[in-house]
Order: sequence, then structure tokens, then C-alpha cells
Amino acid sequence: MATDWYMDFVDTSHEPGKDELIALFYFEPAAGISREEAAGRIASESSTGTWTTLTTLPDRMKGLQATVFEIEGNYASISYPLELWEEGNAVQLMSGIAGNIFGMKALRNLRLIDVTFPQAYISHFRGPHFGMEGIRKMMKVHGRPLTGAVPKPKVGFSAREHAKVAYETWMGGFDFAKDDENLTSTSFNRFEDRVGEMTRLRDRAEQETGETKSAFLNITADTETMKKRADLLAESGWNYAMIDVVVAGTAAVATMRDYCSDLGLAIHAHRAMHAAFSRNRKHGISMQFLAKLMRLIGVSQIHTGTAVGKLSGTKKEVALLADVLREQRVNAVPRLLLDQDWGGMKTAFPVSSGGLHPGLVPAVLDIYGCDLVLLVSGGIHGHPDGTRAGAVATMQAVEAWREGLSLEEKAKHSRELARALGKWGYVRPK
Ligand code: CAP
Ligand code: MG
Repeated sequence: MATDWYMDFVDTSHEPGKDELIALFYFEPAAGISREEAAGRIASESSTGTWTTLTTLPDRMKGLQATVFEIEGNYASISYPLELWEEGNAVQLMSGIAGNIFGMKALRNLRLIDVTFPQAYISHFRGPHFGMEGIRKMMKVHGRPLTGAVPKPKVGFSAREHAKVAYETWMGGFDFAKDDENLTSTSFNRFEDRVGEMTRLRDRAEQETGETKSAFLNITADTETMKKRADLLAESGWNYAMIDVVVAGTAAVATMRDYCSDLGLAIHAHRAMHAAFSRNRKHGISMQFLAKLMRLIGVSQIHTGTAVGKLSGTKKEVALLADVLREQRVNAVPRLLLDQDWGGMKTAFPVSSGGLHPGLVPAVLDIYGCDLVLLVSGGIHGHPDGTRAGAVATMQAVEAWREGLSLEEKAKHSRELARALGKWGYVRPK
């Protein structure tokens, strides 16, 4: 008598229907387990199956089973009937295709690489509130990347000191100041105090420059507290809220997407903790999928790496992430990305940050182009002449790239850039 039925979830002649959700996995079977059985177990455990054959299995339930329709080396493509997935509930999707399966003894490694969402699934999500166009209109910035910086050291400033660093950043020509991912409302820098100080100096910087200035103020906490903090931001005339989306969780981001949207707040998504599951190429969840999920839920922008800075991520991966967020039609890249037609869902900005300074700006813009939020933090506060000069130097590097000039050429008539190159040159921090 058969005791398991994993092979019932494998059919390499299956042609997924247009309404089926498709997932691409990298997998390594455990010793003694064939590829087919291992792939069948992934499909079974992420859809309707369990470890043993069942005495009760109404025929109609076969229609809910996932199907492994392609196995190519260590890559399995699995299709899921749409009925498996609750409309508009990305949290439940994660429980299915990113849940128990990571712990199965039958696998030595498993990595969820990407998912193709069918239109019938996407249609239940609102996506980004503004889109890149809407953000540019809101910030009155066109034809160049939007720029920002985090006051550094990451935490420790009082609210007043924090706002002063933000003021210098804005006066150096940057559009945004950003809270660091681990700054929320600490004894030395309460959120309410920071909003007050930042609002006062934002208004001054806007008056003095005639430009729109904003900030990614970090509301990350339990959802009820995040709602209160979002209310305070909206009352104080801000147009963004920042959330550490991985540690906050998919459910919290989904709740806050609608709450912030109703308040006219764009969401800046910091991805701290993503590397716990995205960095290992053999096990975990890819950043491509996290970026796709966050656009689906509706953040306005999310960190996607620099390829040249201090944190992991290759040029190719960074460019793919930008496509996932900015394009309406994303073409498959073997073993890295699946096809995705976003069906008109609004776009989201990639955010490049981490170990950047003026000398690295051209290298980053060569990868991303103009539709980017560029964050240079240590790379302005470490400028020999201070934060404002560092921001000016970075804006000069952006101008050089747009004018097709080398930084050396530009630096001949841009003192702040010359001084930045004098300190850092083109060093790529480790
Ligand atoms: C960068 C940063 C960002 C990282 C996040 C930091 O500061 O503020 O959190 O960029 O990484 O705390 O390190 P620096 P990613 O510019 O001074 O390095 O963007 O890859 O998610
Ligand atoms: Mg940070």
C-alpha cells in the first residue's frame, strides 16, 4: 500500500494556465531523495499535501494541487491554481510558497527565486499609491535621481541635533533626509520631538532654497503605534513615512500601505534583515521576490543595493531589481527572474544606498540611470568640509554624470567635489 503521494504533484507535461501562479525554486534534495520526489514534496507541502497518503481525498481537491511542471537540474518550476490563494492576501501567499517547505528534511537547501503573479491575482492589490511619476511631481524633481542622506552616526543625536544635520543635508541640495533603520523613538530622540524639529527646519530649508524638501521618518513599531506616527507625519505636512518592512512584517506593511495612502504618505521601505534570507544563493528567499512582493503590496520605494558599495549584491542583480520595480513588462532571466506583466500597476523607485560617496556616483548611475533614489550618508558627513559640502559634492557628481563629464573634469570647477575625491577617490568600501 502506497504510503506517500508526492509524485502526484509532478507532471512535466502540465502547461500552466494563464490564471495559475508560477514559482521558481532552487532546490537540493537530501541524500536518498530523487529530484522528482524532492520537487513533488515542495509542491505538495506548499499546496494541499502532507507526508502520507490519505483515506479521505475527494476528487475535487485534485484541482487545488500544485504541479511541478519543469525540473531543470536544481531548478523546479511549480504552478499553483489561483483558488489556493486568498484574494489580496500576500501574507497567506508567503505561508504557502515560503512557509513549511524551507524546513523539510527531504531538502538540503531550498531558495524561492521568483514568482509570476497572474493578472487575476494582481487585480486584488492596490500597488504603489504614487508611482515614480507621482513622486517626482510631489517633489518637483525631474531629469535627475532624487537624493538623500541619513544623519550619521546612525543613532545618538538628540532630535534637535538630528534635525540640524538634516538641514545641512537639504541646504547642500539633497531632497531628503532619512532616519536610520534602527532609529525609531529612543530616550535621546523621541519620534514626536524629531518630527517637531524636522518640520521646523524643513520649512526653513524650503523657504531658503525654494525647493521641496522631505524626509523618510522611521515609524517602525507595532501597527497601532505606526498609525499614530503616520497621523503625526501627515498633520506636520510630511509626504513620506519610512518602515523597516522585513522586521515589521508583510501584514503590517499591507495595513500601513492603505493607512498611509489615505493620509497621502508614500512609504519608503528599508529592507534591514533581508540578507538573513536573501544572501545565501542556495537557501532562503531572493531579493527579487521581496522587491516584487513590496511593489505588489504598494510601497513607493525600496532599497535595492549599489553593487559597488559596502553591502552584498552584484551589478546584474541590482539591475534586475530595478526592472522588477520600474517596468510594466519584465522579461524572464534564466534562473534569476520569471516573466511578469504588471498590468498597469504603478511603479516603485529603487533606492541605492550603502557605502556610497561622490566618487562612486557615476558607477551607480551607470547601473540604474536617472529613475533612482540615491542615498549617500557617510559619504557626505565624512566630507572634509562637512555635511553641506558633501551634499554639494554629490550633486556635482550627479551633474557630471548627466553632462557626460568625468569627475576629474568636473572637479576642476567644483571645489567640493575635488575635496571629496581628495579624501575618498574612487574607493569601494568593503
Ligand atoms: C547606509 C545605511 C543603509 C544601508 C542599507 C546604513 O549608510 O544607512 O541602511 O544602505 O543597506 O545604515 O548602512 P551609508 P541597503 O551610506 O553611510 O553606508 O541599502 O543595501 O538595504
Ligand atoms: Mg541605515
